[in-house]
Amino acid sequence: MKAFLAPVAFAAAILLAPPILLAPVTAQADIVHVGIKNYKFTPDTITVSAGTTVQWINLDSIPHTVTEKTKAWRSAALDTNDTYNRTFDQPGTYDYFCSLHPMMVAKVIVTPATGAAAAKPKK
Ligand SMILES: [Cu+2]
Repeated sequence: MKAFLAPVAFAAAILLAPPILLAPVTAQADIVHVGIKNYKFTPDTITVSAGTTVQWINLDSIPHTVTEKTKAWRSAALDTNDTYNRTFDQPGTYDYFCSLHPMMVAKVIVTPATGAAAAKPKK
């Protein structure tokens, strides 16, 4: 009897498989971009999985920085089109601001790496 059920289970596995197989494609964002424009971090809140690199780019004509709330890490002053990259390996919420314009606040929320992302080899 089990021999007859096996193909059914196999077919069910195939039907359930596509979302799993597609996961690496939808979770491909190894680098997430945040623009700095008009004195705003855009988007001001991003959620990424652990291991993701966030790249900020200053699109304003005046300098800005990316500074962690407690100044645990910070960029240099970014001139127009300068970028700052930071890889977030630890889950958590990271509030940051621009040290030149402290009203510019934003955050990065880092979630634990998913199976697909965690299995992905580092570049
Ligand atoms: Cu600024």
